[in-house]
Amino acid sequence: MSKGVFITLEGTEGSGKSTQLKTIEQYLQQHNRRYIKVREPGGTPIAEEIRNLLKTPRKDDAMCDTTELLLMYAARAQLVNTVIKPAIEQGVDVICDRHDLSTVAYQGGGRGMDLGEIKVISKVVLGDFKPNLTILLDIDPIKGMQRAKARGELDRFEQSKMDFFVRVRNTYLECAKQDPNIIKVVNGDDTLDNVSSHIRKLLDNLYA
Ligand code: Z5A
Repeated sequence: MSKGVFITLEGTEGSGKSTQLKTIEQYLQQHNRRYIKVREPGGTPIAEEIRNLLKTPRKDDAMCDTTELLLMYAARAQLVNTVIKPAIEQGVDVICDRHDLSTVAYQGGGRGMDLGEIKVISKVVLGDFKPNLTILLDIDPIKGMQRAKARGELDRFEQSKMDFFVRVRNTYLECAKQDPNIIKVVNGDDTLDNVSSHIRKLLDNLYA
């Protein structure tokens, strides 16, 4: 049996990941692929509990950067080992809303944590496991945040200052330059139709 394909979606807030996940789903349905969709942090009962811890702002115990980093990887270990890898082994494709690149961009670029140390933890958790395709939806963080704000109350990450999101975006773009075969940049500030059509072309290439 051939293995499933692992597709991840990345980008700063409001870049349209959740919206474009539907484009990928439609494509996979039209091509009769078996698939599941998951999100990070989250995607299993344990990882969803960790997600709540990570996203909820609290005044009594501000989360330190190291705790945040290790919780991201704890959630990822649970999701990858209990859901993603078994699915791929059984020939099921996996669409994941955020994955390891988010940690490099947010904890590395955004928080300024040591990228070499992040790599070491990533290696412990993931080994050589990697996405087949990463779609990076790129948008000016000011515009993305306007979209996120229009949705209502902001979570712990969304309450960060704009220079944090600028660093996150720049780190994403730098990573895309370094790994152009896997990470494909899509303009998230284009019309919905144009963004979807660009993503369908990337999927055509992936499945060709
Ligand atoms: N995080 C981390 O720090 N480290 C890690 O390793 C991982 C994650 C894995 C998860 O939050 C947080 O965890 C995230 C990073 C951090 N922090 N933040 N902030 P989440 O999962 O709740 O949120 P998100 O991943 O940032 O997603 P989002 O804010 O929901 O954004 P989105 O999914 O990219 O956008 P959307 O919901 O598809 O679209 C936003 C709005 O824009 C919506 O009303 C759409 O209708 C509209 N939209 C979308 N596309 C368009 C276009 N093309 N034109 C016009 N309007 C559009």
